[in-house]
Amino acid sequence: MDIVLPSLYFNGNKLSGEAIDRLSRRLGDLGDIFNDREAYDAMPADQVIYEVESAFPVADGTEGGLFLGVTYVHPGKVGDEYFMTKGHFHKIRNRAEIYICMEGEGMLILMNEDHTHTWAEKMSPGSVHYINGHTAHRTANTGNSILSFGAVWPSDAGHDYETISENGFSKILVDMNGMPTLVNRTRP
Ligand code: PAN
Ligand code: ZN
Repeated sequence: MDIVLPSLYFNGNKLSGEAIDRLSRRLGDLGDIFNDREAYDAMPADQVIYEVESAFPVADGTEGGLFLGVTYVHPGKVGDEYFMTKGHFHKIRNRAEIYICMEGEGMLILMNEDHTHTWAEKMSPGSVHYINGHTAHRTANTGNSILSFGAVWPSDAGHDYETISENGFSKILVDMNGMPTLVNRTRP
């Protein structure tokens, strides 16, 4: 057949189609990312912080292919710190990525490879974010509704979560008098 239908669609802001992988990250899975331990311990471990729907058209590790993911970060805070994703470097450090914000308000938090500089880009519906290789990335929801964004990254990039779970980002994003603000991390 010469003309075929795509196997994936955005149905509203949800990904639909064949072979979509879905995962949920709950507060209990994210113990090493939030700065305020007391506030963290006082919250329910089964609370969903974010969900990811992904399509993997080729095998993980394939050079030259692309993966697609849609992330939905729920609104809320642990203490003053906004709900956010774990964050990672790509295992192959030079692999870049593109995020496209679909709904909500947030920040893309970025950190250089030697952890000396952390900065953020504002996310709003339609904003496009090019994430250079060698740059750690995570997103935080700074609004009152779901933050969702699409992501496209090389299928051989891999995810290095360990470096972030051990050292964090050098700054955290907190609500300071209603304004999202990057401040130095206090927890060792
Ligand atoms: C994204 C992220 C997604 C969830 O698709 O994987 O937002 O964040 P964590 O992977 O840090 O938990 C991406 O950057 N892929 O490479
Ligand atoms: Zn990534």
